[in-house]
Amino acid sequence: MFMRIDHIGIACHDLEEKIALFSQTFELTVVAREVNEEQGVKEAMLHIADGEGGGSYIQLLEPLSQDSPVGKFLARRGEGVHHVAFGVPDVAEAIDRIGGKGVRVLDERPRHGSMGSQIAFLHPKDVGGMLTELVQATRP
Ligand code: CMX
Ligand code: CO
Repeated sequence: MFMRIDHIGIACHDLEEKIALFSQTFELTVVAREVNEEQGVKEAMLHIADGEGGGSYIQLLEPLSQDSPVGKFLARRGEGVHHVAFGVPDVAEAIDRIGGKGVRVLDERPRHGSMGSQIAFLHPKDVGGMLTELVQATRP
């Protein structure tokens, strides 16, 4: 079902500061910047490598408000790894298969993610404490 790790999502207070840190430390390039109102984030994708069905990235996330998922996470736990995202060939199919095993799927239908992708989240409490995102990258 999983083709690659699509991205690691990192929650931060100051997006520009963390873009500078990650791009300089790891010599990575920012390939996309977006505001995703539905997810409540301002974000940047830093490219690592290309893999099966899409690339792999670090996703830096600054919350748009304190009551958004990332805003709440920062208040509770501080900056750090927020979620892990796996590349899947078909996110709707992955939701059905994983949901059928009793894992809570937070998005009944795929939502809009970074760079035109289709995404869905799984509840961290049902996946060993890891907030999990499924990503179907856009076809070129
Ligand atoms: N990783 C691991 N555990 C997490 C977590 C995370 N990122 N966020 C919350 N939790 C834990 C909490 O610590 C809490 O555990 P305890 O009860 O043991 O303390 C439990 O989950 C429930 O937390 P909560 O505060 O009641 O729930 P929230 O209102 O914070 O919602 C969640 C949690 C996962 C349902 C919500 O953050 C969500 O729907 N996330 C999906 C969307 C999202 O994260 N969007 C931003 C990224 C967008 C992108 O990647 O493009
Ligand atoms: Co993500």
